[in-house]
Amino acid sequence: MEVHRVVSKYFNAAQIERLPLDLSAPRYEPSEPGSEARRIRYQRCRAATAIWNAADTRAGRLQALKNYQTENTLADTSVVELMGPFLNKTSNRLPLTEIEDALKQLGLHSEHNTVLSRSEKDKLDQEGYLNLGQLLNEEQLVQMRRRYDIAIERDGNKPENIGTRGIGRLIDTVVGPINSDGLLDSIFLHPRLLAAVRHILGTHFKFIGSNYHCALPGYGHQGIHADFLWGVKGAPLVVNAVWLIDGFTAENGATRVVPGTHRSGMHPTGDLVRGKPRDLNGSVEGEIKLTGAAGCCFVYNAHLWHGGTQNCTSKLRRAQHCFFGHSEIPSSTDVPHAIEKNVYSRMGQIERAILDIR
Ligand SMILES: O=C(O)CCC(=O)C(=O)O
Repeated sequence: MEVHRVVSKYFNAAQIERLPLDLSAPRYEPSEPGSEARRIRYQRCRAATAIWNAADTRAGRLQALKNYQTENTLADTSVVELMGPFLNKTSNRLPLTEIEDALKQLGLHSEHNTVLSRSEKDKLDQEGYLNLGQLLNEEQLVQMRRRYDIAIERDGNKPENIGTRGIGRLIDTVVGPINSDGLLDSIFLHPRLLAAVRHILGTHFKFIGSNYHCALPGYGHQGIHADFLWGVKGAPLVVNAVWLIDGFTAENGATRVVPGTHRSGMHPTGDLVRGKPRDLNGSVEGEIKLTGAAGCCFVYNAHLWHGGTQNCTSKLRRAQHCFFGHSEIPSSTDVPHAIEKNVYSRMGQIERAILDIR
């Protein structure tokens, strides 16, 4: 098979030397639903989900965590470690009035703002995801692809960027040097995206991270997951946007989602199927693929069950992810530390409020 030159630039970052001969043959680590390791992950997720969903205030959840420790003499200490950063303190850097003021200036403070239509908001509520439309034009896409391809060749094999085999990855893109001129600003500042985040999380939210994620030919399958550590009923905590830098098709590794699962209060890791922890690699009843043209942005409630699928074509599947969380939860990215000088100096008060930085 002839390998397109741009694809081979990604080999180092994706830790491969060549493409597989059969791009469609399933390729992933088995998740072994019957194994001891899987059972421990299941139990931990189950315990954390029960503790979180036992109350809707921090004090109530802390009490549930204490009860768990008292009632279970062999309580898994990792549950306590996992939940501590979410329960022991609030993690917003700025007073909450800063994001409220920014949203007022953007015309997004009121839930009744009309940046998204009623039916778009209903889709987010009911199904948990929405295609915000083609928000990047061809010129932006050409520039972005070029920028990502160069950065992958240069930085893709640095330890912080190395992830799963077969995936080219770059972390902290929108606050990093790759965005020093603002090419990626729409990724975290587009008004339609902010309106969706405001609709899901309310007026107290912040940017919590971003990464570039490119599935190479023959790779990209992920187990079904949610972008949070346990199941959450009631007020959601995290939102993800996936920007299609290449179009997503049924064959090239489009993200799969299971509509409505964000309302289940369950995390797939803590789910049982016929008495056994769910096989996370398997398909889930009702799952669909998010397909769309390059330049589109899908936003989803990140408690929605989802995952990458295998890219069975001979071309790259490039995507840029951008995460937002409730203001009070910890961020994945330490923004004050990660932000590059030029990006920082370009940010005004509204943008700093979204990044939750001074
Ligand atoms: O890029 C994708 O298709 C999904 C990526 C994802 O869900 C993840 O990396 O957690």
